[in-house]
Amino acid sequence: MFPVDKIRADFPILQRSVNGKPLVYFDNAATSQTPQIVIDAIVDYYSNYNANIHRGVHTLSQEATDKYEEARIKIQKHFNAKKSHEIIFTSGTTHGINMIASGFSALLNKGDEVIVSALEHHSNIVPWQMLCEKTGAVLKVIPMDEDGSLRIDIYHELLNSKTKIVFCNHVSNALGTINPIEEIIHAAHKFGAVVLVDGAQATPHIKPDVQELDVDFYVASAHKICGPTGVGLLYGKQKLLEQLPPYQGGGEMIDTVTFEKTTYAGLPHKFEAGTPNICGGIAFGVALDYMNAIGFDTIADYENELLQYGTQELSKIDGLKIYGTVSKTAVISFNIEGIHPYDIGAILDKLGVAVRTGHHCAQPIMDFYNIPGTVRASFSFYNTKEEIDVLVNAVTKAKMMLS
Ligand code: 7TS
Repeated sequence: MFPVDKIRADFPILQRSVNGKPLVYFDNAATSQTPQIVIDAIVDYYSNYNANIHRGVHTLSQEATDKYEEARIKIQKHFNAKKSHEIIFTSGTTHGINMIASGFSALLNKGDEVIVSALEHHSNIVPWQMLCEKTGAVLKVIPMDEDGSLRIDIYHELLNSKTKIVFCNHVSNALGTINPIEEIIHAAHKFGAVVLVDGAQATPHIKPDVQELDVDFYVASAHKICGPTGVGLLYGKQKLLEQLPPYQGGGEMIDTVTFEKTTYAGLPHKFEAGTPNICGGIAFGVALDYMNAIGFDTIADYENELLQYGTQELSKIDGLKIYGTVSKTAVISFNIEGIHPYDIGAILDKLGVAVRTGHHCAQPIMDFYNIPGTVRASFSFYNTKEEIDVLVNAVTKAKMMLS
């Protein structure tokens, strides 16, 4: 049996109440909660060895540098990157995507093609549109189907020798759809295109192996994997990262500087200008240790139980429609006929249940379904079936009040 009571005791926030009711936190796709061990790592850093890294000869700076670089190695091992310098610390998924999109503006030409999926978060759409505006490259879209899957048959038709880069999320944030990224990567490589996978929503549930996937770039955010906000990772194959120009100029990313010419540092420092989120990086490593100690297969099995139970119970509510019915992570995006999702969310909050409502930064998906948004309940391994019962009762009550 999954030791959920023991796990819940690791998360202090789960003890609090909201509007006089015990908190039921079902907004995990927006950000996950933080276990005490990660909070302790943050307190330890600021209490004992807060210092800038890679530059001080003194003990505190060396301790901070060692811990930060140890975290990079933990991330490398977690994602099974070949080299630790293929892991670039970022401020999060959005930052990682912008780094690559900006780098490609030096490599693309007018008429080149880039392919995006219809299931993307805005942060994996807008930077590429900006890139296309700058370079004259053409943006093509893999359409979606009613069940929330991608039309992979059309993707194969879109690929051609002009395709330079394909970007797709591993898991959709709005629907939870798990996309066939192996097939997407393999097909793109046949045409010499590279693939960026947005792993923001996959990494809380799945342990990706970047070498096995043969993915070119993989990005994610720590705050969705029990880590702090303001830190994330960009994985890139060494050869590709070396070809890309630096994203920002500044301290740490140089080899030598004169007013005549500056030479850049090697990987990973070339992409890490300025003082990074040192504490965040270290805490990210601790969060991965915490989740790996539970085990990602164990987590996925338990969350799948929650997903099945939640789907079954919510489906009993008359007029409730669930969007996205294919293989997915523990996300239930739904609406009740005739009721605005925001109104349901506001009543759920009064009852202590935290969900996200709206377009989830994925407006093209909402346009596809011709809806303003959905109510999204997203589960984590520290949630329970009893909490799902609270959600179902709260939704039933909201429906009664609003219809
Ligand atoms: N990509 C996907 C698939 C996401 O779900 C998100 C955040 C991002 C990128 C951006 O991540 P950030 O850490 O850089 O902000 N998704 C959500 C969400 O679904 N609700 O709030 C944030």
